[in-house]
Amino acid sequence: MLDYVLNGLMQRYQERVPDVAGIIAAMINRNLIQVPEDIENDHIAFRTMGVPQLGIQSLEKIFLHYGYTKRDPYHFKEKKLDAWWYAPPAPQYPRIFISELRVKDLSEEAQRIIISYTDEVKADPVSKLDLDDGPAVDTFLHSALWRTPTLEDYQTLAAESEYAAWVIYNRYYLNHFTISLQNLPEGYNTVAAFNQFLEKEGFTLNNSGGKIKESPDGLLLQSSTVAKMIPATFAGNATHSIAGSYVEFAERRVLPQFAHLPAGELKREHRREGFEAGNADRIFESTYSSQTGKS
Ligand code: OOG
Ligand code: NI
Repeated sequence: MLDYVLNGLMQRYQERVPDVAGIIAAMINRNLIQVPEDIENDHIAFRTMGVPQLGIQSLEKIFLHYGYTKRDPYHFKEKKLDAWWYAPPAPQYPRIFISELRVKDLSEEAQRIIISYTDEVKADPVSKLDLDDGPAVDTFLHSALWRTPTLEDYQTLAAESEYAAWVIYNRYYLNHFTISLQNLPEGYNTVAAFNQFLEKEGFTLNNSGGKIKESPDGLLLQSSTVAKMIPATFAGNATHSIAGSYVEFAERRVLPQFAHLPAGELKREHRREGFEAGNADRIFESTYSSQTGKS
């Protein structure tokens, strides 16, 4: 079931984000992997609106049902976001990062706009789903929860919260998947080295706070591409380019207590786990106009 749902998410994501196929092709060309399935997916991420019937408490039910464990919370005061990460039921599955907008902390106008859409969802839609029905869950994750927004609402929201604007249009589309770097061949197995490779191949990296986001313990390093602008159709057939999704890269270093282990014996549990609020805060901006307007 979990495999079915994850495959469906990845398939739609690849179709929508040209950088995914581009990066995979570049990695195969450079002999870093033989087939796309060789990529280790560190985590996937979703965004949602923090309203009573939706938000983290709703979306997480799907993954808790598939055996994920809820782990640590993160808070982003400036961006008005909260997030949690979820550990997978087995090491071959990606971690999950789910964030939600603290709708109540926005201006009255922004709240009014958001609620006019989210109120179309009367009750927690996940409670009504048969979570053992893979196709039903896949369809749910890829269908509109509310009417297509107007361009005006989208722009009003974007002026106050780019995250809000992203979610009002994109809903539960996968926000990113994350290529694990530490097990790639020497010369490509760090964020620093992989960033160089990506830039030589012509990909644009998020440079908010620097291209390498590093946790204070020095053990979790991340980087990401900047989301490409994609044409979007709004209510009344208005069209406008908006930020799509992006690709992330993560290097998890070995914990000090396992530093003596030979490289061949290193497993996921020997490396830095979880996420880092300071890194995440900057990675969110991969879909913000400060980054997408750069190129
Ligand atoms: C999530 C940003 C944070 C991470 O790995 O810390 C993140 C988002 O853009 O929705 O992905
Ligand atoms: Ni991420």
